[in-house]
Amino acid sequence: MLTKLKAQKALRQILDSVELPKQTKKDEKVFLQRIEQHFPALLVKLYELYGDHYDFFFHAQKLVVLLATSFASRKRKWKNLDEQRLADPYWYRSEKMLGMAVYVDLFAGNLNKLQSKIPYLKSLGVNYLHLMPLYKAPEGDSDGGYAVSDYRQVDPKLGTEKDLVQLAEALSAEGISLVLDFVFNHTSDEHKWAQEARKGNPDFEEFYYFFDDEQEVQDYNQTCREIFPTVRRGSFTHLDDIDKWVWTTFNSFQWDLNYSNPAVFNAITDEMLFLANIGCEGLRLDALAFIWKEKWTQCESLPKAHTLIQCFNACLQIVAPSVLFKSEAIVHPDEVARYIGKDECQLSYNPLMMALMWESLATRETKLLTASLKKSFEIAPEASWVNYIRCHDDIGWTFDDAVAEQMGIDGYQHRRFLNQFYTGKFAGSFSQGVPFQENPTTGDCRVCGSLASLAGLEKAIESDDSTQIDHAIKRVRLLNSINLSIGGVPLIYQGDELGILNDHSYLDDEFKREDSRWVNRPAIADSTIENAQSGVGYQSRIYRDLKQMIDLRKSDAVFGVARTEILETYRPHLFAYLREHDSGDKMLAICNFSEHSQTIPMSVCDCLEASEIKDVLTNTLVSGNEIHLGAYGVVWLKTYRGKGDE
Ligand code: OTU
Repeated sequence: MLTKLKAQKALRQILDSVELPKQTKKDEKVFLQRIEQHFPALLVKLYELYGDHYDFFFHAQKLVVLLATSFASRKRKWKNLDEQRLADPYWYRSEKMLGMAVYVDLFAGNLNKLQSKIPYLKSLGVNYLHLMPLYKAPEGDSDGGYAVSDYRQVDPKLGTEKDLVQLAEALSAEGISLVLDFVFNHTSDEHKWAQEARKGNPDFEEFYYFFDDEQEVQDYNQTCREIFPTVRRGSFTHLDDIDKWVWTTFNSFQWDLNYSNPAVFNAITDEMLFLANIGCEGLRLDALAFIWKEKWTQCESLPKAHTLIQCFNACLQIVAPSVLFKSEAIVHPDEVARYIGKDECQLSYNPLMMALMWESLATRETKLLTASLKKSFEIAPEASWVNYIRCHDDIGWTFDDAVAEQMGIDGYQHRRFLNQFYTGKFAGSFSQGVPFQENPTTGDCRVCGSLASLAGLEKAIESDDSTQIDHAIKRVRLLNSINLSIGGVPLIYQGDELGILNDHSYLDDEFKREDSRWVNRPAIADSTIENAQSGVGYQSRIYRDLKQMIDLRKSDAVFGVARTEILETYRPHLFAYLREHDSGDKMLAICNFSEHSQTIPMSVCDCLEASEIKDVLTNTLVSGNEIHLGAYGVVWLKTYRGKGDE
């Protein structure tokens, strides 16, 4: 073991022996202060990962130089932002936060044109913009950009590196934080490291997992989960030209990086800091559960995967502390929680709530949602959920089977039901989704589709049923209401604010046809935005409902830094939670997951400790012995403080 004291000594030795880039006295002071604060603990962790490598200290020394160089080349503008964020470390928990995820080409055409969409983003209130992977990637299928061929080059179809830098500055000037993907579990097979490895360059062969022996591959396959079983069985691809196997958790052209090699850690840290220095304020850690592998384990969420993320985090704290990590762990809820916190990811997708909101819509029952969120919603106060309803991927039913069992639900059967329901195969289903990655061995499957189509709008329009149309729009509003008010950063997926339906045009594209996730990656036409804003049609109702709730969210601190308590309603179709701000201000949300009207006794409001109560969504006083909620109705209840309150 390396002690912190020895690590401090090692840092001093490194600093004495290397030449650091020239910088101003003030910057030098900041850098030294930060490296002294964070590097010893980082070195202790790196030692856990790489201490048995003969050249451990050589890599540590290289890392110090790399950190210094990245810091020296960081623009003044972003260094100022670092100081600003350090002074207000929980800025991302504010009620003002609203995220949106978009594909540059589908949303705007290219990076330059995206600048002209800033007014639209601002009109909606978006101040966190996640741009889907925009790096150089293979022609044809690149897994929607998640096969990166060069982290420093922008996909030429989207623009240039200069365009990206300009966009980052334009967004920042408008108060919008840029979020980029950090795709660090794998590179594309066209990345220069992969090409060198394929040519037999021994330094780069060690960047990936190559095997000569098929038995080894079979051994690993016994314990690893198959992520894309319809693409290829198992987690490996045979490279016929060099007669070797390479680890490919996802597509065959996405080669997993070998993090047991300290050179890979340094190389990827360099790329990560390059991305940070573009001026982004968030990095989405793609597929982070898979980064550490050990034989005879599932090779997911291993303890050393966490150690690695802590190491990356420490590097950011030294060079670019304004940049947050967002965890993309679509795994068991207990495992999701382990990535969250100041030392790993300050932000995390909330896949449990996402999946269970859909589950409650299908069953009209809220028991699983309530029990699961009671167990898993609370996270460290310095972290925040990123709440979402849909994203560019499929919906995976990642709830906890043990919690389900307590509710009398069989996890396996229930997932089957949900897949049937959301692909429209279950009789009476309102939904029109598409199956994704049916596993012929396990029968496992996931579902794709847009928010509006999964919520029933597509089917309702096709059958020209006005009640069903109304219900579908109310389902969308219901899910949006939870996303915006339960606590965390709400993240809207492109087009969902406009009620866009499934887009089946991917079936005409030979590179997309096999990947049904494209059904929910529509191009957003200007006319669609104009229609939604025009005030007529279903789409505009969805847009208007959402906008109203966004405005309410932004105007009230109870939606920001406040505590959430999930409440038991003792009503099968109702879901409720209480938000409590430090000031004592409270908000009680109650939602009806059924198309039938429901009531709940007024005593549910006792927790508000108020004599008069109003629903802020309708701005009306609530009185009587019961609260009534119509089909898929929602109320946001607060103390009524008198006339000035209205
Ligand atoms: C991520 O998702 C991305 O969101 C996907 O778009 C990519 O294809 C993939 O990584 C590879 O880069 O398998 O179906 O359990 O579910 O990390 C989505 C975690 C995925 C995985 C998740 C992955």
